[in-house]
Amino acid sequence: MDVVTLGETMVLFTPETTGLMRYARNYSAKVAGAESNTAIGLARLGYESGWISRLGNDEFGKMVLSFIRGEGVDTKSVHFDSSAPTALYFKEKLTSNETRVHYYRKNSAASQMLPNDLNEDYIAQAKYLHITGITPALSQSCYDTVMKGIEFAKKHQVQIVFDPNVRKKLWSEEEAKRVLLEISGKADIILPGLNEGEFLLDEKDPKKLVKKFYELGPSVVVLKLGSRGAYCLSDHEEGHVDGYPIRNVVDPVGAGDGFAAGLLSGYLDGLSLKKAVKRGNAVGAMVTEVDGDFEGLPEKDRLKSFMNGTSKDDVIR
Ligand code: KDG
Repeated sequence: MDVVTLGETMVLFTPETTGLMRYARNYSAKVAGAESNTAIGLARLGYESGWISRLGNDEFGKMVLSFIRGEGVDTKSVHFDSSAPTALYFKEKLTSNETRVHYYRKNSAASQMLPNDLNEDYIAQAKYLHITGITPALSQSCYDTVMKGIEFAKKHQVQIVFDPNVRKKLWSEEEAKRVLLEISGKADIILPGLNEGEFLLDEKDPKKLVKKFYELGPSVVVLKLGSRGAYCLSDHEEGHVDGYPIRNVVDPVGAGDGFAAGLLSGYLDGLSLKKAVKRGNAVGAMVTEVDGDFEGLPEKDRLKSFMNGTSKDDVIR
């Protein structure tokens, strides 16, 4: 296994119309979860990824499992829980560039995850353990599960990749700061966004912010700057990596998960930090051009033509 990840995946309902959701009548049902988005991104690019989670033993849980398995992600470590439901999430498009999310995930099956759900061997055989700040926000037992995953990863020299993914709707700001900084200090690679960094470390300047994260302990810090690209720092490299021009942003949600998939795929191919970041920027940009949290994730050939600037505004016949 190249990358193993751990977290909740929900059924995502998106209204077919823009505006307040109270007026929406028709919805499309999709699947979304930051960690499984990254696992799908890696599978599409040809890498071996696995996802650890719990799902409700219900129709939505079955839908999520067959979908993620169908994308080529290993789901051996996903358990069905008959005592709690699969979580739901609604994405309300208020205007063409303003989105609001609504979670129905309290006491969901995934929020009941326990450290005992983790199989040490499953984590030990991976090169990277990917975690996000969403999972510890779900419950105390999810926090404990993340900590156990970190312990297993450290024991077996599995690199820990952490995306803080701040979700203020899930917990208090104080708790979020405390836990996300604690995990940042245990990770090998961290991938905060600029606003997240400012929230966590009270610093706006990318260069200073990256340095502050680096001083917490990780050997690689990549600060995502949206369409402006990213600023990165490691033991060997530092600098800004430009983003890609995006022709039409349809849906920015999921770009960070795509970034993680692109960056990790670069590392798995032995690329330098800046080249891996460049690939992360490209995958993140491609995700924003398509509706849905992961539908825009590319396969290798499309990623290559996007990065070479040879993808065309054309009809493919
Ligand atoms: O990163 C995109 C995620 O926010 C989305 O897919 C849903 O996992 C999700 C969450 O908790 O918001």
